[in-house]
Amino acid sequence: MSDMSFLSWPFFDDRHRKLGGEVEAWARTNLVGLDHHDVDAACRDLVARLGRDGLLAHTAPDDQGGTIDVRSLALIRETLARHAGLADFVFAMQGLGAGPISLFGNGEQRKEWLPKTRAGKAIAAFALSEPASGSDVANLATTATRDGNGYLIDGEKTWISNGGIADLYVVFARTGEAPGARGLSAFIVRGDNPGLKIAERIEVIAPHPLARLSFENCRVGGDALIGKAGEGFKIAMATLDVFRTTVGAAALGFARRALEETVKRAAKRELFGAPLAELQMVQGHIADMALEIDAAALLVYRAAWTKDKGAERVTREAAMAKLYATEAAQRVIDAAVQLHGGDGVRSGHPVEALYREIRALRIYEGASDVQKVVIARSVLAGTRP
Ligand code: COS
Repeated sequence: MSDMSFLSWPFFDDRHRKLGGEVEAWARTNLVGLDHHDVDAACRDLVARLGRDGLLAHTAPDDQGGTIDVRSLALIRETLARHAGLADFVFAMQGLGAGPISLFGNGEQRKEWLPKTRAGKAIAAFALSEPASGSDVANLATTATRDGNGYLIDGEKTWISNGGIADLYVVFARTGEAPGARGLSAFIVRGDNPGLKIAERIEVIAPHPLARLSFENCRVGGDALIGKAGEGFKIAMATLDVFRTTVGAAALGFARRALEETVKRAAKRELFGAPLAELQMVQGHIADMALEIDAAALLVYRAAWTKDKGAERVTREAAMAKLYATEAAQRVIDAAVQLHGGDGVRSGHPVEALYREIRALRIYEGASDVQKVVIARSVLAGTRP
């Protein structure tokens, strides 16, 4: 059983403590022996179950309004990630994919999509990255040109999670109100739009649905526009501000699992006539792992709490949480692999799976290098004339 004492920290309310216990119980019943053989089918099944049992209700406010509670999202991601990376992926993508609609959609858009994404009856995707612009969002090349009452979208998106199985894609495209960041807009594109093609399915080291998409004369109505034309960059960034903190939370879940597995092994496995746990070299690793986990948890829940308490921007807090928690989890998991010896790299062992799962988190939703730029800019902003 993982150490849940952090739930008594002042960042949380009683409803979070209750939620933490409920999600743990759900994961223990639902995430044992997941079949990853057909990853699309596994994801569809997980979306349906997470929706049926009310967990996806946390990924978006209901269509009547309300806000997303980032601490709840973070707690759920942390717990799911500790049990099964694919369940965390499914949960996270429902939130990020529907995020621009939850945060900026109008009444009609919210009414049409959020009840379905919350119930697990529609799968959502966030289509921002392109072959030539992943980190440099302001430079994206996909266009949306006015056509009567609607728009025609043309271009390519890549590294799109849920690509191939999503019912709805939020697509960012250049509408040209101004150069750069001020000339982008966000659109809702249905998965069955004939102008949208799955150009390639992409295989990665921790398998999940991922694709390159192509848009050719992809027609959407004027009602597909989220917010106002020209607001796409800010919509993307503000959505990422909410969800980057939760990437840190998922990393935290992976790191906690790595420590749990290591502690179990250190107590059981004998070396030089005593359990591993009695070797000071091993104790040094375990101390470093525990320290990095607590430091990451403090940054993740600080960012989530700050947003929930009404801060207008949490760009810096979210960047710090994502950067530190993902980098620390990589170090923690690497140490876990080392302390497991050959078992650490044996296919199917929990720490081997964690080693594959963690790597992408340092890249997606803003690579570690981008988070450093974001943090440094916010620190330097106060020093500029
Ligand atoms: N929330 C609201 N507004 C924001 C914002 C945020 N988090 N970040 C920037 N903005 C606003 C700025 O205030 C600025 O507004 P004004 O033009 O009114 O002054 C505008 O957006 C442009 O901002 P900026 O000049 O910082 O844009 P840059 O092109 O320099 O941004 C980075 C650079 C690297 C920070 C940005 O492109 C980024 O975060 N890239 C990573 C994207 C990513 O996560 N990709 C992965 C895809 S999703 S898996």
